Amino acid sequence: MSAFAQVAEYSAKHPKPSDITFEYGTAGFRTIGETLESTVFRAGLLAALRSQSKHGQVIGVMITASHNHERDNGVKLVDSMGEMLQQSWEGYCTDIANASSDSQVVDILASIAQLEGIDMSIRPKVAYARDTRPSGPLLQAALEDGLAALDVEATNFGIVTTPQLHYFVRCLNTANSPSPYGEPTESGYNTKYGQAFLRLVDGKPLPSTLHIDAANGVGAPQVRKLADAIGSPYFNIEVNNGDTDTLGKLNIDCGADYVKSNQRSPVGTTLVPSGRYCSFDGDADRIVYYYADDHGIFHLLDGDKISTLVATYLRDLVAAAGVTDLQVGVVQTAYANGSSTSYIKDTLRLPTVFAKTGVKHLHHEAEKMSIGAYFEANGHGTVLFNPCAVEKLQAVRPATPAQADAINRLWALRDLINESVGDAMSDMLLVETILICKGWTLEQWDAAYTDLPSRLLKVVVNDRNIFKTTDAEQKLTSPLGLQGVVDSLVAKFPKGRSFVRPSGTEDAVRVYAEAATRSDCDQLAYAVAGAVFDKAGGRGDRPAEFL
Ligand code: 16G
Ligand code: MG
Repeated sequence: MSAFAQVAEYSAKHPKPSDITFEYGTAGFRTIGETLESTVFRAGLLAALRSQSKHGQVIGVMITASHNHERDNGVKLVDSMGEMLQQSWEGYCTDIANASSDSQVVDILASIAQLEGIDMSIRPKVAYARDTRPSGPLLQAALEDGLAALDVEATNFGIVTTPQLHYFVRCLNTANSPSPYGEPTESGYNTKYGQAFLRLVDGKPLPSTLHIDAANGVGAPQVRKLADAIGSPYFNIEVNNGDTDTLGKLNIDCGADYVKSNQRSPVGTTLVPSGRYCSFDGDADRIVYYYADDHGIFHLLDGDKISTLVATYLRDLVAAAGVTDLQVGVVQTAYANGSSTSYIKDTLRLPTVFAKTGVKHLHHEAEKMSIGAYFEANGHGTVLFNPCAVEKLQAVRPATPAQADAINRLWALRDLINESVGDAMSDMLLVETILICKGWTLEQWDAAYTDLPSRLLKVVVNDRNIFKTTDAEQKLTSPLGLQGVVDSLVAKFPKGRSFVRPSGTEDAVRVYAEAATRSDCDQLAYAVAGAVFDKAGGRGDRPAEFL
């Protein structure tokens, strides 16, 4: 009997809407939840094949649409070390999601199996989870049908954050290796990160309460469990926007994306000077911090501020450990504020590179560094320790107690960091650790450099696919001539910088601008957005001129 014998029958239960074309984008498939049933079912089939192609290693499937509106949902596959799906498989995902009949679904599976030389006798293993969205149960049932159709050994992790699922997958696949990542359970996660945190902050002065805006998403119940597991005044939190039961609240006027995009505090939070605040996004893979100064003015500490804080701390520890030939580097995207890039290069004197937007691109660049910190300005990021760096650290024979302490702290930091993907909870513990160890307030952290005013605009166009970029999305190569116009506009403003890129998650084009003053920055942003609208088929309202 063919390995795909049952697929057509199961597939018939989840017909594809004929009027939608699906695309596996920057963060998997993402659109209106109810329309995704066939796609999620088919993602389950592909996860099974991917597992077989990896000789039976566990592959993850996460059902989430992150910071999007509650009516949206999405699905993405997690590769065997907990990282994003290998890019060459994204095309398979798109192909199978768009197959127009059940028999075509089977044909595509068969052709992938042949192309990849898959041994169909291997029993596939898949771990899956979802966030708190109302369409989650429907899509989970579709996924389970996909897994049943290929007789997958499946593990349901329930309602967890996206980075927790990444962590579980990595744990499962390293369980019998020389370096197991951890225990693949929620309590294993909380214990691993909680214990590392306590090792690092033990004996330091206690911090004040951290107010966490959980975007009314899955981060709320999970961070409460983390706090219970840590059970120490070093992690004294108050969760705001933690309502996952009431429909219509997820990500609305709250969460990391809202706070970063609007540069203002979330609903339900009144900032008190010297108070400490942070926001997760809807699936808790992003985090930003913020505070109000003595005049009540809002200040954001975004992914750039986190990466500079973390890189500085790691650089100093590596120096204290006396490990030569171990370089800390930083990966950013074009969205990184120009001040942060100058600070990393000129003040910290650390190497920095730009990658295209999307976690997988940053992750791959960071893998090339000895210790690579990558963060998107939006608050998604982590730190990777290259195996060579680990070997070098293992080889050190500390000559002084200070050196031994620095090495111990580096090991503890490695245990504190979710190396599989950016993780709001692990990143939060990392930031808390550094602030506690330095005895810093958020204002002191913020003092390292001052952000240039920036503005992000969205332009809806007839066809965003005509926009092609190069140089880590900093320059347009198509539509022809548009980059020249952007360059000439940028040249008019001191410290001006602007770029245009097609969104990977929405049918729109993004325009970013920064300049020395708020007014220059806004003028530049609207001028570039206007040029995009006029020269590249803008739809709807022309971006309003800045007055
Ligand atoms: C997704 C990406 C995020 C990126 C954003 C850009 C992952 C897990 N998430 O949310 O990293 O910043 O897309 O969206 O890769 P855009 O292409 O619509 O601007
Ligand atoms: Mg997210």
